[in-house]
Amino acid sequence: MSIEQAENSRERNKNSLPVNIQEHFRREQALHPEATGALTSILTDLSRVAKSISYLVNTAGIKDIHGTTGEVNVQGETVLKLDERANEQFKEVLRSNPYVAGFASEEEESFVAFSPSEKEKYIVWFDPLDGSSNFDTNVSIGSIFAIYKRISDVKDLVNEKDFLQSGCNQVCAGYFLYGTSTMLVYTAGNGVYGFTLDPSVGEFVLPESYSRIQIPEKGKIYSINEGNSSKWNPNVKNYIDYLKTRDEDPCSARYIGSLVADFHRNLLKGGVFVYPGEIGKPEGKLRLCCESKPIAFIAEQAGGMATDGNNRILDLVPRSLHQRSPIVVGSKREVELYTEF
Ligand code: P6P
Repeated sequence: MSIEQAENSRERNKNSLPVNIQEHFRREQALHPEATGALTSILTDLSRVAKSISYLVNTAGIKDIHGTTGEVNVQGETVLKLDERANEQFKEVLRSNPYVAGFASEEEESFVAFSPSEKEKYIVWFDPLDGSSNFDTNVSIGSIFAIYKRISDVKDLVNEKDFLQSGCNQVCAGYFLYGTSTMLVYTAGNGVYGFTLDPSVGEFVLPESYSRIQIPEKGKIYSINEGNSSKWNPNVKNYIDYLKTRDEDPCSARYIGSLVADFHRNLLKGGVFVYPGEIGKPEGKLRLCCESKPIAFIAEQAGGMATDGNNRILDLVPRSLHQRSPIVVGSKREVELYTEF
């Protein structure tokens, strides 16, 4: 074998082995000379929490951490033992990260600000365990995060405005999916990447097929809770009926009731996820800051779309931390169709 052939073979071998998350971040960071490594540090820390949550999710039955804490969170939802464990782990890791100036959690009434320092450039929104009500029945659940640059003065504590930024200001967003495997899907504005946790080595690896994920422009799947159909506005009902009965690509229903799992399937296979406003609840159910906006950022980076029915989700500027919003997110054609209805 010539030297050139050996070099080519090594290149091929290097390319054929899945890249681990550290190597991926190193390569991405090399594309941005101005990068300080802060974002990489935060993502690495979030990945550490996800490995721990993955272990808890997959061993909960043995360790008997199913069940509730007996408390109700700011959303009015029953808090599971696992919700609390996951929330505490995210808080602990973010509190110790030198680049994080504060965070806000779906489980916490208000945001948390750390003592100001020059390096603390970012704030983090997270939903520690989304869909956790499915957890006791072994259904896939997830964690969702969004990272913003703080807009307040670095000499001061972060304030509410740092957490109420337009979705366009997200520098990074992603989710961890605790399913048949544990995955990290994230974007930093340069495409969508899907990592799978290799439990044999405890590392997230990036199979080539999950680099720059593109959502199919058209879909044959719709995800909505049909149990709420009596509360939908007529235009939602007409839209869903059309998706089911159209001649080209009539849709099948797939609804897990876990946003991360429902979105992830539609991201890979094409389709649309809808949680609309309802009669009596025009804002819908999903939280704008820690669910709709990160999911919308990923959808758009994958060539899809996300709207609240009238506005691009990423253009929305929240009025309050736990503001909810209707969401229609997924394949471009299906979301565009919704706006026509
Ligand atoms: P429903 C889970 O509680 C969640 O926040 C999302 O993960 C999911 O998409 C939605 O609520 C399901 O809500 O009303 O259909 O049970």
